Amino acid sequence: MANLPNNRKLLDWVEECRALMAPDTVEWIDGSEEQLEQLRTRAVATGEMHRLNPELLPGCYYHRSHPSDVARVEDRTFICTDDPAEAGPTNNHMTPAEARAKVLPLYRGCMKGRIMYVVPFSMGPIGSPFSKIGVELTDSIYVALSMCIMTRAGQAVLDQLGDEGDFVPCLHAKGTLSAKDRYILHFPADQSIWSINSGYGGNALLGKKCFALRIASVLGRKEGWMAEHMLIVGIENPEGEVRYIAAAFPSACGKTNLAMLIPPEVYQKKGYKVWTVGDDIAWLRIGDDGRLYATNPEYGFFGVVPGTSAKTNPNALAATQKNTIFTNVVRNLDNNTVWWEGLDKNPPVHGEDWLGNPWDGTTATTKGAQPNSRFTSPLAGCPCVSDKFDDPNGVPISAIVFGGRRARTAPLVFESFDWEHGVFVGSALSSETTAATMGAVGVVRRDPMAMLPFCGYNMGDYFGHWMEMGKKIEKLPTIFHVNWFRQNEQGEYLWPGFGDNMRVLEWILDRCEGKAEAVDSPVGRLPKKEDINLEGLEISDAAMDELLTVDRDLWKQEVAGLREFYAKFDRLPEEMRKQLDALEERL
Ligand code: GTP
Ligand code: SPV
Ligand code: MN
Repeated sequence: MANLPNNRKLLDWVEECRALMAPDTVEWIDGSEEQLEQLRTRAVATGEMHRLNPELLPGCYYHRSHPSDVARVEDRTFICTDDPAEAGPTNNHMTPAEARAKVLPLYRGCMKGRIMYVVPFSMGPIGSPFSKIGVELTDSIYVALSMCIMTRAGQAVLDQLGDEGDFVPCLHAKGTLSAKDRYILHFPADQSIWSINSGYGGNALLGKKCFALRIASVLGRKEGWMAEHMLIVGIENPEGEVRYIAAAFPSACGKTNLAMLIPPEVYQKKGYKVWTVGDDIAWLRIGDDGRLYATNPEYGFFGVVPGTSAKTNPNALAATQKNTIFTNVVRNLDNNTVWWEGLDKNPPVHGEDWLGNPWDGTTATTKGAQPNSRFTSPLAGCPCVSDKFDDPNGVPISAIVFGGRRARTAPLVFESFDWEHGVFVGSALSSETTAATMGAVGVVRRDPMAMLPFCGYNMGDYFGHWMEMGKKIEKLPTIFHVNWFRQNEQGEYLWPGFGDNMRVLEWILDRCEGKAEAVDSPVGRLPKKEDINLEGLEISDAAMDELLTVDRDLWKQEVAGLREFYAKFDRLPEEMRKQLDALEERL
């Protein structure tokens, strides 16, 4: 039984929501193992979750979401402000009054016959001056249990909140799961979140994208810090010094993989190690020493499953072998385990696909795992978790890295000329659709700072905030751009990626310390091919040359595309247009 503080805002809000949604009972989550075990047992009894083989996958569960509810719904996601200009040109907008009128009726009585779980959670270490508290109400055991993996949740958070503490109210209800009435609403003015008719991912685990990015980005701008869609990784050199990199890539473009990378053998022999602080979200603040510090507000991973293997990401695979919830993958009925495309060459013969249909992997013509199937695993279960992941002060950032999927345009890596140019490079971030035929240049989707779906306010102002932060951070990190996805004429990746990305990170960190060479190009500073350590890697000179070329004609098209994109913003900082002009000039 949770020990409740006498917190008026909390008690009144929970009662108000109870009256609105009419659940049969209300259950406060204290986060004790005893209570969580009860919840798991209940979820198994209702069929919401399935207990996997306790010998092979201890503490692991299997869940299926509704087939129409398998990913974030950007077209149903709204920023609700009185003035539409506050939401800006890249967000869907409703006024708070419109939003409430439309969505409040959907909540009425929607939890009849159900239990309403109250999940108090902390984004960031409990009690850290940089952490923020939220409370999620939900009628999904799956969501409640997932929140207990993804965040620090339970009694300690209630104690920290106390009688007077403030929190972000996060109201979630599965409702009917009707896609046409699905809404993900953010109210920046009173810092609250409403979600209804979804039970999956960022739509429903409200601490993640809704709170830690959309609401937090608004708070960060107000309070002088930044909430970003970034992994945080520490690279330890043979001398035992650890340097940290924060990197923003759009969704499904390699953050989890880079955060957990295993260095190539030559690096391991020399004594290099990689430590994961976070794989998706970073809160960045200026420390007393004038450097930029990063904390991961999360406590677990919600990672893309397909493609995860002992080859590509052994650390992620190891993290998922215990205390993990798998959603929408293949069930192996022979040994009560799970499987997905890209795991290995032994798909189950007696399987069930993510929809629950019989599925024989040796003859199947359809994918067994949904492409956005995910694992929910505790951070602490990752073999390479950093001992600093729980540090209330975070880790000092040496480099900020942006990256996307670009078949042709972007070189393997380049360094920005200075902070302002780096912000411009981040604003120009874009990624190509992966469904496009290999080799054909895909459709370019602009995704500035990988934040397009996650910025809770006007993105023109967001660029301005980046520029302002540059004036306040005394010891600025250097900003880089990477592209692991450059292709040759045949549509094959030119760079091996994954663990070998370490070679690029080494150049990046050496540049930060003035230990490596670079040559100027119109787009930024490039390594010469001999500046990237290729020891133990088979890659042709021609491939390296191609990886490090800047095609001026393609970049001129890029400038034109950016000019068109910038035209959307009436609050674009003047500096951004100057940077674009300067790039055009250099080309
Ligand atoms: P979100 O959780 O959606 O934010 O995704 P993410 O950015 O964490 O992406 P993730 O690391 O899960 O990778 C997504 C896909 O990119 C997977 O299919 C990976 O196998 C693939 N990928 C990741 N890193 C590399 C790389 O260096 N090279 C290549 N070719 N593919 C990669
Ligand atoms: C992303 O889409 O960037 C994710 C998954 O990390 S979700 O939590 O659904 O946003
Ligand atoms: Mn993400």
